[in-house]
Amino acid sequence: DTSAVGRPAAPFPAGFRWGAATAAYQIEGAATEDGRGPSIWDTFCRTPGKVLGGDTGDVAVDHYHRFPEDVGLMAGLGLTSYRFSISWSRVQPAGAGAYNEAGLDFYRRLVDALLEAGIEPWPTLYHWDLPQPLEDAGGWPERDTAHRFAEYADCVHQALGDRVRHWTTVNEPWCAAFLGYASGEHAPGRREPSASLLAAHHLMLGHGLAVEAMRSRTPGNQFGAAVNLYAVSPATADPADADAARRIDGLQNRLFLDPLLLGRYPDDVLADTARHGFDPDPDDLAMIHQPLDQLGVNYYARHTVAGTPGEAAQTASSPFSSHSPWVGSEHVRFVPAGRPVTGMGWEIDESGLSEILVRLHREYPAVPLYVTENGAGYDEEPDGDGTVQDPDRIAYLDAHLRACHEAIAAGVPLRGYFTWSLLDNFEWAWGYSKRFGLIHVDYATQRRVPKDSARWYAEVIRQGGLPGQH
Ligand code: PNW
Repeated sequence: DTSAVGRPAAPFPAGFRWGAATAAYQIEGAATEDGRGPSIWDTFCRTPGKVLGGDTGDVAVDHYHRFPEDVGLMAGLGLTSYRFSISWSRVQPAGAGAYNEAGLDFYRRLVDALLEAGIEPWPTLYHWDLPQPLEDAGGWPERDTAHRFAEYADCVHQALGDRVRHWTTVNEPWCAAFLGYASGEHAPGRREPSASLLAAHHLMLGHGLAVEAMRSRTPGNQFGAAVNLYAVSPATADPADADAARRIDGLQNRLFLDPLLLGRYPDDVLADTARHGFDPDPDDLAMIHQPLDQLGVNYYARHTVAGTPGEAAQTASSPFSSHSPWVGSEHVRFVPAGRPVTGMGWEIDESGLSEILVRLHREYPAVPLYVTENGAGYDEEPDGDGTVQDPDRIAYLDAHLRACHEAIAAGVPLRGYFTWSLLDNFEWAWGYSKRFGLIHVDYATQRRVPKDSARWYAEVIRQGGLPGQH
């Protein structure tokens, strides 16, 4: 046991950020309070057959009212940093025009509470909850939405830029664009492949416009986006499977990384999607390609894919999924590689995380990297005494932190790690059926109880690294 000598077997660099992440719609509740307007997720949750059990984020884990308790729990874990998202509908209910001071105040109070507890606030400006009036005007496939986003971002930055140093613009534009507008598994539930490509482009454009606006006010702040990256492997040595892997890597990873970090779209992805008429304006690429101070990597799993005919495996982004989010590559099959899975059915492969981090370091211009999400969801129940023993989550986090450690040893500028999630919460199309938290929430009483994984993570943070293997 290395704790006896007070030094971890796998130490992380001094100043490494140890965090946990959440998102507004998944935790806040208070959906109609203090002037908050409706977002696409409020609407989607009310559409029958879209969210398991008809669950909604109306109450969620009531973080809007319980944030002081939650900040106390973070302090108890020893978190150095906390990643949360800001609800656009709270700050600007119509998505344009008037700002809601009461909404901004909530985030001022949250940020102040975090700073007082010695925890660095890491807000994300867009974690999927588009104000409904903007969707009514066409949503992300409309170019104007990118400009509305930059205005909103600028307003939040004006309110918090003196106290918040690290800013994330958009979270997982892949999910927002392709689950929202192609497969329809997420809000707004549209199934329009051509529109989904425009949505992806405008999410990126909104990122660029927002960074430009915020940076002009406070050049010393750090700006970036958070993308969900996957390691991608072909199922066999068959060239058709290699082509499938190229396509999925293109749509999932390079469609976002290349514009952000290289200022261009990947030619092969443009070719794969050509029949959808995707023809982005080159001037937009210059705007998207802002210098980045940080890049957030959300990592959960590896995709194993085949281009050869056969039986398709279910990819579980929704219990109701039927349409493909893989625009232009709908024939690709996702096949099980036989690894153990989490409660989401996602295959556990920590080697994919080091692979992604090392690849970013080797193939793209240098940028400080942060793992902004990584975690495991299960359908778990507490024991009779209300405690949760979650050895599988501990093993998942331990393995992925070891992968981070390996990447750092290989020279990757990885500066922090945020686990998903601080608390059990509303897991999108899965409602409250899947739990990702380090802290269990009893949804009937809103009682919070740290799981075994919370104590494990607190010890990792305390030691500044992973314990030795026993
Ligand atoms: C991410 N997929 O969501 C989000 O950023 C979180 O809000 C979410 O709770 C977490 O991961 C766990 O799901 C994803 O189907 C949802 O590929 C679906 C997919 C990926 C990420």
